Amino acid sequence: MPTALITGITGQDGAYLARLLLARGYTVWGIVRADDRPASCKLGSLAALRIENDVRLAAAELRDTASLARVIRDSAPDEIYNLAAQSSVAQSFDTPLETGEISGLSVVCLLQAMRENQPDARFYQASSSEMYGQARETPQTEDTPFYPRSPYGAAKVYAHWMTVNYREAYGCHASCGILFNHESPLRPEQFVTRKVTTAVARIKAGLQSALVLGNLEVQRDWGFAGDYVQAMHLMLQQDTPDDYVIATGEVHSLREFVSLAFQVVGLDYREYVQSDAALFRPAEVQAVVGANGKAARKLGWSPRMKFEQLVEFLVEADIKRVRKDESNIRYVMEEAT
Ligand code: NDP
Ligand code: GDR
Repeated sequence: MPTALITGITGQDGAYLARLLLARGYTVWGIVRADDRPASCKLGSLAALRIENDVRLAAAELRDTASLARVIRDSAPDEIYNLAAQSSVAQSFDTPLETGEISGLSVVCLLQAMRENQPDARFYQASSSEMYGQARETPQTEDTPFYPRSPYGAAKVYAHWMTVNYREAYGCHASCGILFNHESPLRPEQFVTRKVTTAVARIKAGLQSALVLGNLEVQRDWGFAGDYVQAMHLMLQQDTPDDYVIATGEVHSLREFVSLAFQVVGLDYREYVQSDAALFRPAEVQAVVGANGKAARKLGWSPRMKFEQLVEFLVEADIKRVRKDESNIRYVMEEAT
């Protein structure tokens, strides 16, 4: 049976991907930070999907090739998924250097460790629609030029091109998934979808009276994380490595998302939501929407969850969380197929 190694296994996508690979019979290893936070705090996402005891965890420093090489030798993976990143665009404006190191430079440590120790492994890089930034054309395809608008986006462009370079220079089986926003109940509240759906649940329960957001006119292509990790796996099953846009192809404004989320509980968002310029970003990605034709043709991939279903699913999950309290996240996740 194959073995997979996932960096960022404790994040949203890491947990969903680990669950998918375990279900397919893989032995799953994950790289975690060598810090002193308690396991209950580190492994929340894995615990929510009830797989925290089914994966093998190894501590390593992403900026240290030798430390990554040790884990690669120990786990001997057939597939490596590089999901670790400082993944908040907003935070990247405050910590541009650290974001550059973790989300950009460290990919090279991992590629180098793979090349020297497990050269036949297949490699997945978590690229992002944020690389398109001030998009040069609509919808964005694999050939659309990049124009990042944040330290995060710029770091991801570097990581993307280094992955392509390892493929072209050394023949590595390395693929990049250019994923557009994908959400789930495992998203932390610092991202806008969970910020909104948590607020909706709390307002409905009488625990909160208002919701302050930044720019409501931004437009995104939002999908479900459970669908998107399937695309990652499919990319590494192809004979030839390549890069793919993974998106729904549908664009919605944040205002639409908010309006729909409040409608789920029978409320009018205009009575609760304010937009505060203090929450606007120094530079914004105004609108992105992906063309998923190549993924459909070559991988046979298409998203299953539609926008309206996604919004309802996220709101319902947060309503349960607020009603039953956070410790019942496992209950919430039973429906997160
Ligand atoms: P999360 O923020 O949920 O997870 C990030 C993961 O990276 C966590 O496991 C985190 O560990 C780890 N990590 C962060 N900093 C470090 C560090 N300094 N050392 C070691 N590990 C670290 O991200 P997602 O699951 O949402 O995204 C997965 C990947 O896909 C990321 O690379 C993201 O940039 C990219 N992406 C995400 C999209 C989305 O819409 N979700 C869209 C396109 C790309 P810890 O738990 O210890 O913090
Ligand atoms: P994003 O996601 O920056 O697209 O990055 P986020 O949910 O943070 O923002 C989406 C859009 O909403 C606007 N916005 C707000 N955002 C937050 N977080 N909080 C607010 O109060 C708020 N008000 C308005 C933002 O300005 C933005 O336009 C996510 C991450 O997962 C990245 O790692 C990933 O690469 C991209 O998606 C694709």
